[in-house]
Amino acid sequence: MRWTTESTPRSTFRRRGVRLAAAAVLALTLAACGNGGADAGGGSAPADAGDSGGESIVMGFSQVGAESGWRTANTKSVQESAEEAGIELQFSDAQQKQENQIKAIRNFIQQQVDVIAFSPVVESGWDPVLQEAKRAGIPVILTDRAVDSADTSLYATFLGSDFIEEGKKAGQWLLEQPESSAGPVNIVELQGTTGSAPAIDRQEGFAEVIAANPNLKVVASQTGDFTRSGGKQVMEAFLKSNPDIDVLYAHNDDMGLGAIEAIEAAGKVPGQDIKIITVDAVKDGMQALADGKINYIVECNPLLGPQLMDLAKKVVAGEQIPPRVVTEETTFDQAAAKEALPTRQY
Ligand code: GYE
Repeated sequence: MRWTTESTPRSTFRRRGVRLAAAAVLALTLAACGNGGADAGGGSAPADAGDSGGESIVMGFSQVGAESGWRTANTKSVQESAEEAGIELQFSDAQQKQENQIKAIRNFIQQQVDVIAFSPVVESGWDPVLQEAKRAGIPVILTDRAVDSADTSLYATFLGSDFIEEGKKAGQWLLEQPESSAGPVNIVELQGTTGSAPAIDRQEGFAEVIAANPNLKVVASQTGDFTRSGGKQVMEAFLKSNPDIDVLYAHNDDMGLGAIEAIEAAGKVPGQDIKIITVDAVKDGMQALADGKINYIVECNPLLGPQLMDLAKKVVAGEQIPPRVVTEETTFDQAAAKEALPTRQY
């Protein structure tokens, strides 16, 4: 077991008092930073649920932001699962900024929460704050995105997708299209947030697979920050500087959907003039796929809440948990999207 528990049990009363005081400080800090809406949809839920007998687990959760449909579904899953599991959730929205996440994690440490879970906006720069959590004896669960820390004892487990595999699946589909053997194929790539695990890995997996066919060339690659507006803006620029774009590979649905607007505004037909591959398979993406505007989507499952709560309970109880939990995922073409849409949860 990696995580030590304190030899003298902490008083529940004292712990709660510290938490409340620290939460008040965080609220004031966020308000002072003009960040008052940062916790929208958050707050602590539910207060002391499941506290009838023993004490409920308190989880500090630092979310990346609200940049995409995937993120919204992920947040909902975490909040609902916490409630169902009787875990008291301290939710903080970092608005895509690492400094906000570090602040939130320090605050969770001060509050002496039982477990910290977070989805790191970027991969690097986490060691100091993770060491602080370790020194405080608070286990950390990475959820959705990974960190690049060499010291893996700084976190208890990493729950999330295999993003390299997702990039490979996107590349594999393209490799199998008849057009890929017919002649040169000009690809533009909309990358996710610079320095984030999904952006790094989705680019890498895709590049590795398409390298098998020299016809397939990435002619432009730039970040759209995983947002719809970012995807639209960057695609507009791509269209201006590259008259012959055959394929768009977007690291998420939202950027792909923004790009579709740019493509249509340029008088081209998305899904036909420019083939589009995206990642996530959220409802809006699946609808565009079913409508023929996207050609292929690699699924990335945002419903991590139930597994996260299960892992949290185990780690707090001192039980052994696997160091890596990978999410199961599939892929969709247009026909599969039509079939799956009516029962799609997110
Ligand atoms: O694909 C994207 C979101 O980290 C897997 O983040 C997540 C990614 C997801 O903004 O839509």
